[in-house]
Amino acid sequence: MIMSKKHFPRTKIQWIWDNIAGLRGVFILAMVGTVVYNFLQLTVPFFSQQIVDRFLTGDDAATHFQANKKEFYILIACMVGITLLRALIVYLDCMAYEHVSQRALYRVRNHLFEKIEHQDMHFYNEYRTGDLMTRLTGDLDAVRHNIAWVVRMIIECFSLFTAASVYFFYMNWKMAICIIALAPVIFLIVFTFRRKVAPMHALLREKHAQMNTAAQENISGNRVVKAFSREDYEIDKFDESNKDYAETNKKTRLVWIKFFPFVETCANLLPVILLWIGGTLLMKDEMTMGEYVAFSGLMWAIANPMRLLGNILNEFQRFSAAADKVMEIYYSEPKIVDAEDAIDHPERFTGKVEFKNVSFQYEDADLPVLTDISFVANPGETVAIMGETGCGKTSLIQLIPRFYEPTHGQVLVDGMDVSKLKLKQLRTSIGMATQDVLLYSDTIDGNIAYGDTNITKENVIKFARYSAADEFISKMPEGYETIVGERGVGLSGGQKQRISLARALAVRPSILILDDTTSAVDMETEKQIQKSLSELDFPCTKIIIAQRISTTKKADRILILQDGKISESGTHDELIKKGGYYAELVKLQTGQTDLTAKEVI
Ligand code: DUT
Ligand code: MG
Repeated sequence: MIMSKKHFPRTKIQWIWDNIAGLRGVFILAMVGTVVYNFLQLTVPFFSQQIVDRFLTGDDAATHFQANKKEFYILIACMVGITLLRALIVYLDCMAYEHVSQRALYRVRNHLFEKIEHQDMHFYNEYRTGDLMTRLTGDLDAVRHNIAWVVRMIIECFSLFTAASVYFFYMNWKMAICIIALAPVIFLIVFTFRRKVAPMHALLREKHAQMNTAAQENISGNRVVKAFSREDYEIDKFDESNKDYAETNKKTRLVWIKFFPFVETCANLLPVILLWIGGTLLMKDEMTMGEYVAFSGLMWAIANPMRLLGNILNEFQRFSAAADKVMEIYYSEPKIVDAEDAIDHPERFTGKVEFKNVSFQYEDADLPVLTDISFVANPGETVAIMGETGCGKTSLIQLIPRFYEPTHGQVLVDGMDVSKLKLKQLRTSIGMATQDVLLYSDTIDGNIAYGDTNITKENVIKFARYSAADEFISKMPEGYETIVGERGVGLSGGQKQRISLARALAVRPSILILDDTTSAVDMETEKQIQKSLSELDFPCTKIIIAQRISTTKKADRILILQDGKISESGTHDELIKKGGYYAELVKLQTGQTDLTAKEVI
């Protein structure tokens, strides 16, 4: 189920916390390290103040220096020692943040992929590949960046600001108040900025996904682009979405640029305040020169967090927009899952398929695709489904492996409602060759063995023979080891169909579903395939969608689908006698007008 962001079971912080399980100690240590590191930064002005006050200013500075040389060098050594310690801490700290964030990234990415893999058809109809890829890459990286950088920066700014403020108050409370008085102004600026920039980041993230989707769909559909010579059009279209993304990116950046002068002015006011108020206090002897140096040396600890705030908030909003997208998938649940009381059926199914008054409608559609479908395919039988394009054949067979659920009625396998069966047990019993053939970037052997990786080489060849594919595979330079491309590039449509048939057979299914699988093979080859299918060495119920009479003629039952209903049902001979759609089809395909003749086709 696709969740709206309001319904996440965990907040973003809790979600990150969940995903750094096992490394929480390291993460907390890293955060403590950041605090310690920043506190140590303040020791430099502290030592400077000591040195200036005790050795470099005052009437007796020279004599004091001569008398306490050792103390002077100890102070210098402390400064150097602490600098080295800071370097070590910051090194370990960055390593720890990186380690934790990379582990979390790895964990979340695997979890997301697992979620996507287990999703049902509704999910795949809803999400576009480019968008999902953006979530798995760019969005996840924004999450990692948040753990590794944003968190560190927030702690750094906060601890620097707090420590410097405390130290300022300890030295001279009047001066401290004058400096800290700017904080509410900064807070107001940043608060307004956040309100303005948050929706920009959400929009920016959308534009990014749109651009990725445009690129991805275009690359995978390159053949169509070439066939219609639409390269220039596509380049212009991509340019549009690229420009759109760049513009939104610029606009988002510009938001901070508009606020930056205010923050910068505040930051630049700090030295002025120091000169003015500090100078006055110095003259009134309410402040020592050493304190003045310490204030001056520490001013950056107040100014830097101010300047960094915009950047941090920008990155945090980027994280927030990305995390919403990632969490949407992270917490999504498929609708089609095993029932709680699912029947355990580890044994082989006999392969009886039954539709009982099944109606079906796609979620986003207005009208049902299938209405009141009832039929039985007994174990070992062959049921053929025919009908005009778009009449619902593919939709019908997709109900058997429970890719979708009927809106009314029941689909039963071996007498059990498919919704009560365990999905894995049901689906591994079904061998399916889909209408759109997709072969993986793998060897032919690997593609055929996809559903049963333990299958022997001999069996791969046997199933390739069943599907009349062995001959052309053997003729290839590397035979079964030939790598076929992302979409089986290098093979003809009919060759791809035959490999896909061999893949479906290789799992020795109880139910074999073929969706227009032999539409692109020649008549002679098809005859061979028909023969092999009737001689399979394992029991199997076959449900075959086809357009050709030659494919369906020998079926035990032929169903004619018209407008989502079964209009005719029977054997070849029965349907010819009936003289309906099927009989017309026979006439059309054979050219015979007199169907009473004994041998048709
Ligand atoms: N349809 C949807 N959503 C989908 C798939 C299909 O609304 O995700 C619609 C399109 C069509 C009807 O359902 O109007 C039936 O489609 P199906 O793919 O089942 O038709 P077919 O009989 O398999 O057609 P073809 O012979 O062209 O494969
Ligand atoms: Mg179809």
